[in-house]
Amino acid sequence: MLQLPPRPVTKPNGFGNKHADYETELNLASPQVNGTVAEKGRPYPLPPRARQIHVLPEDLKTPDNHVERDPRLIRLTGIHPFNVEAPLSDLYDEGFITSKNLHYVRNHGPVPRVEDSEVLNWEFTMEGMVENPRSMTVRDLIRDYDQVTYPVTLVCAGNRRKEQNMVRKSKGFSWGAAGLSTALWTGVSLADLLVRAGPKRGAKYVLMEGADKLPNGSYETSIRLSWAMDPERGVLAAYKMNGEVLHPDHGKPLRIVIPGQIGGRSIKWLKRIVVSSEPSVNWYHHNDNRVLPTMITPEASVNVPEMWKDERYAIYDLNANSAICYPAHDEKVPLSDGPDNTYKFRGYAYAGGGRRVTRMEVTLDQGKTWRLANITYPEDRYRLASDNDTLFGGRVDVSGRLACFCWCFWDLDVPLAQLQDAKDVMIRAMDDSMNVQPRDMYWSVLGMMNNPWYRIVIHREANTLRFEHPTQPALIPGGWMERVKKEGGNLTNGFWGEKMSNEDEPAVEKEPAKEVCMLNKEVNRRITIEELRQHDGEEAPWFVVNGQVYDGTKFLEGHPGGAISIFSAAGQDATEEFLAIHSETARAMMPDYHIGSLDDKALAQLADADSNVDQSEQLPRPVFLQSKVWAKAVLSKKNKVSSDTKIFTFKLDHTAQTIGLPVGQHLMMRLRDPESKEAIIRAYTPISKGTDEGELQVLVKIYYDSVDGRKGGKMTQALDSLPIGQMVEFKGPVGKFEYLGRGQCSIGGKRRQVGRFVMICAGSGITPIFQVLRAVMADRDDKTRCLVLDGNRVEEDILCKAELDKMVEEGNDKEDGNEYKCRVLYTLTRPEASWKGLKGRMDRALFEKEVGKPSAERDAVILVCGPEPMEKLVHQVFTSMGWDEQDLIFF
Ligand SMILES: Nc1nc2c(c(=O)[nH]1)N[C@H]1C(S)=C(S)[C@@H](COP(=O)(O)O)O[C@H]1N2
Ligand SMILES: [Mo]
Repeated sequence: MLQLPPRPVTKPNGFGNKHADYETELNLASPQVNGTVAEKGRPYPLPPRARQIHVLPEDLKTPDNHVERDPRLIRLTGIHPFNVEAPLSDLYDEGFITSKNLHYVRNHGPVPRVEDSEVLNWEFTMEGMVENPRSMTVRDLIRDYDQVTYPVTLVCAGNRRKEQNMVRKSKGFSWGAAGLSTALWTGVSLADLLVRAGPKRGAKYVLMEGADKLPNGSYETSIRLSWAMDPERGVLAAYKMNGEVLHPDHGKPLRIVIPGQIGGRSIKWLKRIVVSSEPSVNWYHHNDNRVLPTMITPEASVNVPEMWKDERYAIYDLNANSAICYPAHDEKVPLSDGPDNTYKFRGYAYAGGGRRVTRMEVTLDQGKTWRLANITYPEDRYRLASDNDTLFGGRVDVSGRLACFCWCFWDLDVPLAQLQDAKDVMIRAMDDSMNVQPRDMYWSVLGMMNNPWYRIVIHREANTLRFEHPTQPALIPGGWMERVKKEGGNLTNGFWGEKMSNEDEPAVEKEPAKEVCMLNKEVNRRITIEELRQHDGEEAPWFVVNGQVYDGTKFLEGHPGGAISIFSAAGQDATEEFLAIHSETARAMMPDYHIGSLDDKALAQLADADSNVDQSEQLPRPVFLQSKVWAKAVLSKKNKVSSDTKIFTFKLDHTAQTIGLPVGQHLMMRLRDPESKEAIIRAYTPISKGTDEGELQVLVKIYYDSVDGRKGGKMTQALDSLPIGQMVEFKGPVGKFEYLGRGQCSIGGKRRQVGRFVMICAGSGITPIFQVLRAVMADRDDKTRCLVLDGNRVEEDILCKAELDKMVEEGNDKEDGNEYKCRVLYTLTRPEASWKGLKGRMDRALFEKEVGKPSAERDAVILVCGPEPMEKLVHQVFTSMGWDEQDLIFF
């Protein structure tokens, strides 16, 4: 199947094979301000001149501190990651081709760093269901394949999402109407690559993966193999944008470009192409770029895991869409020039799947009557290129197909006399499948593919007309949607907030509260930085959101993420993390915990402290764990050690990096719930030594959902379902206990000399115990005696038994005559007949017999880790035997 003979390699002009001087061809020698002057006289548009750009100060503090950017770009997700659009007028003013400076960017995470000298050696693989799997480089691409150049408009599926967010907050950030751009891409047809690789029978999809490291692993998506093979679809593997090596934000050195489909499928920093019988199962393929049915609210979306995986809701081809660029938002037009004058309305339109925008219509009376606008298609001018015309080293390859890969422009002159009597102007595009933009918004949980009629409101003010767009991007205020909402208008009924006489049920379920108030109005305490810092531990943890201080103490038990997620924010500004994670419901609970607001000095200091966290300087860091910043590590192995327990191995940044965990302390692990995207944080003690390098191993017992429907552990099941290669975040160390060696402990910051440890644990509670015991046993000069009581159900459940027994055997140095440095007692509640050890629960009788009252020296400490009922029992029994609270340490 699909075994076409390889296409003869035609070397396009400019790729003379005599010198194989690809470096010059890639313009690596002089990364130019687009040198297109020499290209004049062509029948088609060329890229606009791009002004010189530099690394911006705000990027210096981020992992993107190597990326040069244009300061005009509007950041939609704070400083980092970089998600931006140009001001709509600037985008339009650049014309048909957008410069790299103003091209929108959608980065899910940090930009991979690739030096110019590495571009040609960049490797990627072609694998999966192909006859000839191989690894190849950009150099191979240029040398062995036909090079082509053509313009493609990329559009993020979130374009115009701010309008959806005004109707009801979706799970996505607020794009204005400039989430699209057009560039001239040079590269190799993906179909050519696939033909040479030879897809096998049964292959249906092409999976593509990028090199960026993200919170949920890598970014991979898939499209149909038949699209990738179809010349009408024009799918490219591109290494040049507007004649230059790709800009880092746009995938340097190699990316996929898929005309007519949402930008989300055009993988940047391409590393892998996999031919497969099934679509991608990557986290981002399932959880991004979808239009779920409209009744699925953000809350409901958590409970519909199957919907997220349903290919029917995945977006591929773009829908028809358009926007008005002129008049711009807030533009004023004087009426004084006389009523015969006209105003030229102008804007863009696009359609998907190679379809052409076949009409643009404009209404001044809310859809009762329409007028037809003019459309220009600059893309068609590339069809005039001669057969052997090359641009940027690639054949200008547009004439052979009739598909439309780009945006087009429309305009319409409207007499001012008509405008001054109109309330608003609205537009709609139709494509050659007669798909027309709808009047009503189709709201969905990710807020994607928003394409209702683009509406601007006309305000008549004395002798001028002022125009008002629906929204402004990001958090920028302005626009009629915000205004109407503030005035109490209903944006969900399809009448732009206007009150109807007998109003129907709203088309979209109404947002519960306007702005969830997180303040207690009664509270007016001013809190200093010193006060805040006193609450940075596990005792009465305070944290800050939006400059307000909250006391998490009362919520330690109830918090779904565990007390640890409050501890991890103690004494810190948790604004970003909090707002990213918490629903309206959670926010509504906040007034109960509100205790005051930070004073100005504290605010300034906190802002300062944040900017001290310079992630760029931490690479490569000698120590992995950091107390204030989440550190990422990749899951590299999962080993089953019992029916429900696995050892998860994570790869650190480099082989010489140490974990950095003191004995007896824990680390926090953070994952995103694959379905709800909520962050889940739990504390674990790894089984690796804190001084180990390059790798981190954590033993985790997985609490599965039971057959009778009881919910298992959120964290452990999410961890279990993580594929190899996914990213997990860690922070630490945390914990009030630390073992310094030779009987020295630090407990809540106080030193204490210990002569004996009693270690009581059950199940996976062994992990912190294991650390301390190992430290004692590995040091011959450590004379601390240990008694371990380890309770389980059956023998197979005793975790790390072999290691424990070996450790004790070797550490109980017979020559020393000290046979009882350590004793380990296992007790089983459901032992098999062959079991020779203790039987029964860990109960009062056992504790009285094996441990008893505290000695006169009071030199023993009891370390406890296990399920809550067990810990309660230990507390009760031991205090009743005369042990002091301070002798009992619960991990
Ligand atoms: N590897 C990788 N590819 C990626 C992304 C990403 O975050 N990582 N973002 C996608 C999305 S959602 C879009 S809209 C386009 C944006 O391309 P641009 O940033 O070059 O405009 O890239 C797509 N390809
Ligand atoms: Mo996107």
